[in-house]
Amino acid sequence: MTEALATIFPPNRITRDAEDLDHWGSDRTTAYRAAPSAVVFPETLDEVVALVRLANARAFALVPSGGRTGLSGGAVAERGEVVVSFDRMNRILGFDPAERLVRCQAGVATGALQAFAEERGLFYPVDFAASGSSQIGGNIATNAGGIRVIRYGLTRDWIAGLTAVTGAGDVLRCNNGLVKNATGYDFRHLLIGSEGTLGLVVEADVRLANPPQPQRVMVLGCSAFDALMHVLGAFQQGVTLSAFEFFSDSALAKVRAARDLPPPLRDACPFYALLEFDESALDAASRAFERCLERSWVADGVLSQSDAQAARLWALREGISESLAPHTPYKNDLSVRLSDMPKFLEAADALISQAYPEFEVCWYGHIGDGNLHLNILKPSGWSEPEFRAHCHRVSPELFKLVAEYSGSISAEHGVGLLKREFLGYSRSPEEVALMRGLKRTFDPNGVMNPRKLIP
Ligand code: S2G
Ligand code: ZN
Repeated sequence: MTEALATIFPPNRITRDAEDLDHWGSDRTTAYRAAPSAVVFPETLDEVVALVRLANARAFALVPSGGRTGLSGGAVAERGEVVVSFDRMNRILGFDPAERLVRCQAGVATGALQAFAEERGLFYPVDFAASGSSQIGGNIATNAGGIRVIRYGLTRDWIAGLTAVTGAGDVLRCNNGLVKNATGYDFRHLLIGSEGTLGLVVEADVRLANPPQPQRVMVLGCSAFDALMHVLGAFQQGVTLSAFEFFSDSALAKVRAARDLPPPLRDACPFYALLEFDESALDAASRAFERCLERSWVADGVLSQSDAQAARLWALREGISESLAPHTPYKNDLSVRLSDMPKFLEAADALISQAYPEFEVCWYGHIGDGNLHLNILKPSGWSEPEFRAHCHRVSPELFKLVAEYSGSISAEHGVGLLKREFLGYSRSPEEVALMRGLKRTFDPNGVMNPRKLIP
């Protein structure tokens, strides 16, 4: 195979070094052992096309690799695949200030795109803890969400066009940045969220927003899960929220210990809400806060008085994922309709307490858009395989509950390898059959990220 790859890539853009194979063959999902056969680093669309056609001709599989921040094993190569790293396709190719459109190669880091926008007085609003190392191509492949979906939507909402190479080796230039284009199926939206199983996103036309007004941040202490939804309702009556996040006291304790941060409030609370909103809405936010105090939905709260303090409050939320990592968490990333959230939360909490009486459970996430992150922490006395096997056995119970609420077993992290066998809890047999049909159409020889997403 290496000699075949060498017909496309120079020696410095192919590696079979053991450390490289491990590095580029994995993402942040710790449950799998990376075992690719090689890693290649394309620099041009033509090289990507040549690689995909070679994969078809020589029947080897490809696994796309961006920032390798994925949490469902979507970028894991564990069966001798060739990893396609976009690290060297990380240029911004063009910018149209009138249309506020940036043409990026897939390997542009999300944080670099955010900085590019800010330097030009604009704003790329999709943001999450891993944005410093994730890449726009991977964000597109998983339709990444993050902390500001409640106001700005998901990655999908900011992609005005994209160029991809299908599994058959054809180049699709989708939508070309047009605002309107009523000419049939929009393959852009089929490729967004396809987790590299239909084709490789190589370039994207990304829309930028006007910069937000100055923001204020509040952290509120809540007595119980269901209070969080009352707080959301109270604030949404007069405030356009830029973010509405939550975290449990157990999650906060891990961040505080890892980062030596002070508590946000004088007394500990079971749950905390973190809100961000336009400074111009401060009066309405203060009135909503008073109402939440009167109704005992909130016990206490703090309002940022400076950008530095706002950043410290955000650190309590954004630091959770990294602070939990040493505890080998078994992660669930669930979503239900907001109107179902109170009942779902109550049922899920009861199920989890009964299923994991001896495990420490951390709840956190983007509750303002219906997305909960549930992390079960591995007890020190358990091996990782037995811990994962135990949690994996409980997952069907939890996913059955999600299905009762017509929710999603993967709100934003994608299905990848981790949730593939559970896809039927959120997608009907008819839908899965259609997904298989699309896979055969786009990737007739099955070279694109096999065994991911589709059971
Ligand atoms: C979050 C980040 C990944 C994780 O913090 O919102 O999506 O560890 C997560 O759950
Ligand atoms: Zn998240």
